[in-house]
Amino acid sequence: MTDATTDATTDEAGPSRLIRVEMPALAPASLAPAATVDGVALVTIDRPDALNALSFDLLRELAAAFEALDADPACRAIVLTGSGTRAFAAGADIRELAIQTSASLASGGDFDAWGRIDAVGLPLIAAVRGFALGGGCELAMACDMLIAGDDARFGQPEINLGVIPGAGGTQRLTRAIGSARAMEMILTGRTMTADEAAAAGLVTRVVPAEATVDAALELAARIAAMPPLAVRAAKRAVRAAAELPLTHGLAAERQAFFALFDTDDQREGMSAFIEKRPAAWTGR
Ligand code: CO8
Repeated sequence: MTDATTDATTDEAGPSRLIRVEMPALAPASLAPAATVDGVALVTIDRPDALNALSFDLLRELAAAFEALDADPACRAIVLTGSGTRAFAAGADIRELAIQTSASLASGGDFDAWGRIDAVGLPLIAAVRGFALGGGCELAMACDMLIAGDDARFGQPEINLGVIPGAGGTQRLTRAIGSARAMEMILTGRTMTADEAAAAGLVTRVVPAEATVDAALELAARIAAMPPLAVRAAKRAVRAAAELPLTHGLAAERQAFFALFDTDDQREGMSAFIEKRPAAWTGR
């Protein structure tokens, strides 16, 4: 199913050695037989020897790749995974962090990539096998949906290193699983199994480990077949729920709903329903 056809891995610095970007030709088993779906990118963190630890360069390349895909009308959804079977990402690169000071972190711009990843308008789906720890757990939580293999382990073990999560862990884990559970995880550094993470509301779905990437690609393919402007608007509106007070979130949703009535896809979607035919989306 992951028949890679394109290597689009480029950024400001040229071809990447730390991530891979592919646009697979998809034929998910649960869609119509032999149907292929375009528009899904598979991005792979490619440092298996270091359990895909997130160096600053790697995060910059990841942000640049996401931005390029976000600007490409042919791309409708992105799956992010880690190479190998042992880890999505075992955290920030501790060797690189070990030599930092508060001043170097504050002035270096090395955390800017996180804001760039947050600004991506396309849906991001994390496909997590093995460890998603520290910055790796934060990166998975920065995605919009999370497919976990049954071998996945989530945690924020920074306390063991004398620090705390620094790329959203205290905020996103708390929003996802509640303060009491997040507090225990962050103050003790313990890891959660995939099933525990699912029960707590951290992940979208748990699947057999070897099916993780395919399940994420299939979900992405379903979303890629949806009207693109509505998909982006839906992502923005759901994200607003975590950021805005309810009255402001409701107002933002209403505004986005109204705005979609100026699109061809709204007219097409409703006409197609009334005429009992499949809709043909144009993204306008
Ligand atoms: N950074 C750098 N190298 C790593 C990391 C890491 N986070 N994790 C694993 N590695 C390397 C190991 O050093 C080892 O390399 P080598 O073979 O050269 O010695 C290789 O990956 C394999 O690891 P292990 O031998 O340790 O494998 P084990 O199966 O024995 O253990 C573990 C697996 C339990 C995952 C273990 O590797 C571990 O505890 N890793 C560290 C987990 C951790 O503490 N993560 C949090 C890091 S701090 C953080 O993420 C802060 C986020 C701040 C924001 C983000 C900024 C970018």
